[in-house]
Amino acid sequence: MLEGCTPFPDDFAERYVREGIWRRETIPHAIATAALDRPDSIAVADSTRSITYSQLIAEAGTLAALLSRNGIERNNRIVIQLPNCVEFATLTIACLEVGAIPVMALPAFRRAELEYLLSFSDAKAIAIAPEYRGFDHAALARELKSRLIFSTLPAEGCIPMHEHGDASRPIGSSARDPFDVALFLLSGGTTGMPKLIPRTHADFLYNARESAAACGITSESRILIALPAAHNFPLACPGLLGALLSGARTFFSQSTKAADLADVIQRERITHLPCVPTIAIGLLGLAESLRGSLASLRVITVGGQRLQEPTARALKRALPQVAVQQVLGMAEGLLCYTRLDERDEVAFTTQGRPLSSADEIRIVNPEGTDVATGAVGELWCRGPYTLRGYYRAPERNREAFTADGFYRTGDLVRQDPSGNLVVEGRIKDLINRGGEKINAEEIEAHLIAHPAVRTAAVVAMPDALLGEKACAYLSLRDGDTFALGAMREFLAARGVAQFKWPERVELVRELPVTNVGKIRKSELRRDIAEKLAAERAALAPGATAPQGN
Ligand code: OOB
Repeated sequence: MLEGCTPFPDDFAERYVREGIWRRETIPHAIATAALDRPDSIAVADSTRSITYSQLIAEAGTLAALLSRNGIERNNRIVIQLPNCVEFATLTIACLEVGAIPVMALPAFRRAELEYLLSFSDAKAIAIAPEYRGFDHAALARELKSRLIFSTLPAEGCIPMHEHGDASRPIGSSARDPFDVALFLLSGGTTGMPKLIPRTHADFLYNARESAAACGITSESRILIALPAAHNFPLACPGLLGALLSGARTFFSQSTKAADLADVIQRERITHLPCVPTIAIGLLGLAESLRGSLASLRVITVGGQRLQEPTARALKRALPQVAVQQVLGMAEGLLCYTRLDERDEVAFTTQGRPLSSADEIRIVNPEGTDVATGAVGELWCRGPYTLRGYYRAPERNREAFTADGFYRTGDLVRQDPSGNLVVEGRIKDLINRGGEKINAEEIEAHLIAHPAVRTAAVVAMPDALLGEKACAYLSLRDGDTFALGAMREFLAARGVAQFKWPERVELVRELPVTNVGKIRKSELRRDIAEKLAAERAALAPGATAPQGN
C-alpha cells in the first residue's frame, strides 16, 4: 500500500475478497464497464453542457493523456479544487486512470488550506476553475507556486484542460492494484489540521454500489449534486460514483438556493437529491406554487448533520411522493442509512443503520466498555470501507483507532429498538455549520496568532437554519480590542476559508478552565446558547423593554 497509509490486516482483506465485498476492479475500469452498456445515455451535465457515457470516457481518456504528457504519473498527488462541473468527473477519472491520487479539496478553500494541503500531500499539481464566485483561483494557484496548474478554462500560467491534441489513453486499461489507494478525502478534522483519508478502489466502489442500492438508484435515476462534489456524500454516497456505476444521470449544480434547485429539478426531472438539513429547510420555504416543480423527486437523502424530526415530517407532508431518507456518514467510511422501506417513524427519527453486514459497530462509554442496549455512548466502527489510519499521521492514529482497528468516530449515538442509530451529540471538537465541518483547534491557532489575543476558544452556537455556527470566546491582552469585523479581516488576510470564520465574538477576562487547565467548552456552549435565547426573547413581539431604574 502507498507509503504513509495503514493497510487492512490480511485476514480482514481476505475475508472481504472471499465474501465478494471487495472486487478485483479499479474505479476507472468499473466506470468504463458501466459506460459500455449505455454509450449514448447522458452521464453528467452541468449548466453549460451535458455529455454521454461514451463522451465521458473519451474526455477522460484525452485528459489522462494530457496528465501523462505533463509528467503526472502513478502515485503523484493532485489537489482537485473544482466547482461542481463536468470536468470534476472527467478529470477525476483521468487521474485514477494514470494512477495519480486526487486530493479532494473544497472550492471555498483559500491560501491557508491550500498551502497546507499542497505541502502535506506533496502534490505535484492543482486543478482549478480560474475564477469561481468572484475569486481568482488562478492567481492564488500561481502565488502558491503549485508545480503544475490545470484549469477548466485558459488562464495565465495554467494548462487548459480543453486544449489538447488527439492523444488519448483508454480508460480502464491500466493494471492497478484495486486494494491500493485511489484518492484522498479530507477529514472533518478533530485535532490540528484536517487529515487525509486514503480510500482504495475496492472500498470506494463497494461504498458507492451499496449506497446506490440503498438509495434506489437505477439507470433511470437522475441525481442532483448541489453539495460540493469533493465531499464523500455527493461523491460516492451514492453521489456521482454511485450514479455512474448504475448508468444514471448526474446533474451538477453550483447553487444550493432553493429556487435554483427547484428550477433544475423541474427542468431535468431529477429523481434523487442528496442534501444537508439546511437545503431541505430551504426547499420547505419555497412558495406553494413552486413546490409543484419538485414533482419528479422520489428520494431525498439528508445527512451531514442531524435532521430534526419536524423538518422530516414537514418534508413528507409537502412532498408526499418522496421517500425521506437519512444518512449518518463520514469521509472516514462508515455509512448508516434509513432504508427506503422503513416505517416513517424510523425514517423521521433515526439516522439509519450500517450499510454493510460486514460493518462492525460498538457504542462505548469513556472507558471503552460497551454501554447497555439503547444507552448513549461513543460510536466506534470497523469494516470493509472504513479506513485503518490517516495518511502520515501516526500520532493522531494512536488516538483515533483502537489496537484492534476500530475508528473512534467522536459521535455520541444510541441504538433504537429497530437497530437504527440516533445521533445524540459528539465529543469531538468541531462545529457542524450546515454540514460543513469547522475544526475548532485550527481556527483557535489562527486567532492566537493575533497580537491582541491571549487565549481563544471556538465553540458551536445554535442556528435555526445552519444548525450551528462558530462563536469565538477571546481573552485579550490588557487594553487591547478585537471586534468581530477586525477578527474576520484578520482571518481573511491569513487566507482562511470564509465558512470557517466565527460569526460572533465574546470577550471575556478569563476562559473557564478545569483543574488541569483544559478550557471548559461545554460551559461556553451553554453560555452562548443562553445569551442567544435571551436575545431572541427580547426581540420577540410582545417582549417588554427592559425597565430602567
Ligand atoms: C459527512 O461526512 P463528514 O466527514 O463531513 O462528517 C462526518 C460527521 C459525522 O462523524 C457526524 O459527526 C456528522 O458528520 N454527521 C451527522 C450526520 N451525518 C454526518 N450528524 C448527525 N446526523 C447525521 N445524519 O457528513 C457525510 C459523509 C457521507 C455521507 C453523509 C454525510
